[in-house]
Amino acid sequence: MLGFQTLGQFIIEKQADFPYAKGELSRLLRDIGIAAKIVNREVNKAGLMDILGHAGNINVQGESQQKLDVFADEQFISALRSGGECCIVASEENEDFIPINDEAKYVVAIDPLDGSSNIDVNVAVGTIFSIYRRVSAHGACLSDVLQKGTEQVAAGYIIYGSSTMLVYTTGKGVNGFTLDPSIGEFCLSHPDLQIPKTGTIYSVNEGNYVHFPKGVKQYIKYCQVEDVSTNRPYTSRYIGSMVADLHRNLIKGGIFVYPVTSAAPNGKLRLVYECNPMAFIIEQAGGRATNGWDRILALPVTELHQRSPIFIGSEAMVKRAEAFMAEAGTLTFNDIITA
Ligand code: P6P
Repeated sequence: MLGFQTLGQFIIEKQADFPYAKGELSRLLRDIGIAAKIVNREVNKAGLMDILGHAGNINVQGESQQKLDVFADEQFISALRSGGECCIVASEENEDFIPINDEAKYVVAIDPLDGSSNIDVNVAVGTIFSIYRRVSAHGACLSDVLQKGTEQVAAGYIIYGSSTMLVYTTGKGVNGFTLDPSIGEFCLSHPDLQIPKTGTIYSVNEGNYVHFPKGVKQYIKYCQVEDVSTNRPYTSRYIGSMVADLHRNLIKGGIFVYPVTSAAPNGKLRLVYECNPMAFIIEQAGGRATNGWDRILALPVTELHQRSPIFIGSEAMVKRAEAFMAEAGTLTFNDIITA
């Protein structure tokens, strides 16, 4: 008996939860785990290699592509291609979806290296992935990707931090695995993760304060008021890597907010491969995720790189922030973005 359970053993054991599963999803998760180990190896020695800095081109987001962004994108696509369980991949690093194997039944949406601008300063970064069943019978296409978050069959992230962890859900709770480099295996270290129902950490880029909607400004001020009975003032923590900020809040409790701003009228974060997978995970861990008004997972998905505001984390904290959004006026999300 090993005394611990590897990701591979866990996936096979949990496959029994899905009576109709023939192992494709298990193999797909295994493929993602393999690519994560390869990316981890490069991220961990980034400071030593000529793999830092700009790749010299601009991605579909209009952002300067880091060499590691491109490397991570290539590794995950390569692992999915060789694994054969994925029909198409949608990635933050590519304008259009990438056809993989039209015989396969799963679709993968991925942010290969989120927060990569932090790599140069040795701050934790992450990979975010979302898995759907295809809706097309053959000829996989964009409609296979543009599905609501409620249709996800699995979602997860890898955080390349003080240790490297893979956290995922298949809709039956959330489990965390820590990479043991000495054996090259992700080992179950955080079974059945649950986010605290409330917390004292708020995570928002307050440098955008002047551009925030009134309700967000009021919520931030609420966090800063001294009130012993509600453990305020809260602590402000903002890493600038969504995966790192959300992983901390998953473990300790807290709220992460990236609202609409005048500079980002639809929010900054991407619905398909950032907000939806993280919302699935946090809901499965007992938390809440909305755009300030509506459940993230129920939002219509119309574009591959569609943006959304996001309020995500401990249920009580997200509800409190939503109350300030509502109190700020009868403006709905559509009112604001069309104003
Ligand atoms: P800002 C990283 O670029 C990212 O996509 C998320 O990981 C992070 O939460 C957010 O953007 C940070 O954005 O505008 O605060 O620098």
